[in-house]
Amino acid sequence: MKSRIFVARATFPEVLERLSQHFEVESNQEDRIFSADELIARVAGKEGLIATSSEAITAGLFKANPTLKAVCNTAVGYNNIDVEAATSAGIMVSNTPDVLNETTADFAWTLLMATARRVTEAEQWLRAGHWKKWTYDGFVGPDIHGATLGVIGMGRIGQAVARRSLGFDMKVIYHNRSRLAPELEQRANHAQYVSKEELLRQADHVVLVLPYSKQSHHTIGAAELALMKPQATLVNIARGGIVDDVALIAALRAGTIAAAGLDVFENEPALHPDFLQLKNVVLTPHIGSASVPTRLAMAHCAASNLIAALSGETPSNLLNPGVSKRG
Ligand code: 8YV
Repeated sequence: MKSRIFVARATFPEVLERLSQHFEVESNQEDRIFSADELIARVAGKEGLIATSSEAITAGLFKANPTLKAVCNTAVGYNNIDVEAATSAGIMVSNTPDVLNETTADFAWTLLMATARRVTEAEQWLRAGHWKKWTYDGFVGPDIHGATLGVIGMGRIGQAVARRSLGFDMKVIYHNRSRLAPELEQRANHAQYVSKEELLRQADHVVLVLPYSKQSHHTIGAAELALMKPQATLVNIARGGIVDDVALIAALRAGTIAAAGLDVFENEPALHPDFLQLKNVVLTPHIGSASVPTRLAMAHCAASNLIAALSGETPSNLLNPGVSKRG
């Protein structure tokens, strides 16, 4: 008999088709957002769950669903899943690293350039019919080429962001939990390891690419923003909660920094309403990995992890290798 699985969010028909060859699949193609209790009810009797970072996968869900053996997140980040509780419950957890590195790095640059060069602000002004003449100071911003790029979080995506700066003749500095091997620093446009404080003082453009955890909560708050140059920009493509949004709003208002580009927010999709009043912020709805090939690759990666997990193999992207699997 085929194992039963639940796919929590609407996905590519070809991925559902592939999953159906292995499993009895129940899916949410209407893409409803479930409450915690509804999700528990939909997972009931299933052995596998394919989730996204929008679903909170909690100890309560594991307790209420004793048949569940594997949760496969369709995201590289997995702060939506209580991995420790999953491990105690004997449930395998996986993510989708690597397949999104390049697309997400492309998007960091999209936001950096739109932010520094004030693209969305200028476009809104043009659409509102204000363009009557050219001026020397119209929408001027800082330069990107020749500037210093600061990357906080120098994992695989951070390194891909840094590599791209070569074409802009930039100096790269980075901060990370640990220093990279010399050959990786060299590939990342000769990135130099510095303290977080030094990075914030020196960088013209700061990009955040670190995973969210209790330790990285509010990595950027009022004190950190105060260290940055008044002409500097800040880009967050990582996770909401890494930046203290209230402190950032105050800094953008006061001109402590010039501008910010944000793809992620505390409590998203409900963002702080004051962001909408600010001109010096570019706002996007968590679309860092949103290219068609990458989203398809992520969906297939999660499917491969689940197929391996429920066939008694070890999923390539298992996050809790110490888990004693449920029988
Ligand atoms: C996902 C992301 O698309 O991979 C991640 O961690 O943030 C995005 O690429 C999103 O989280 C949906 O799961």
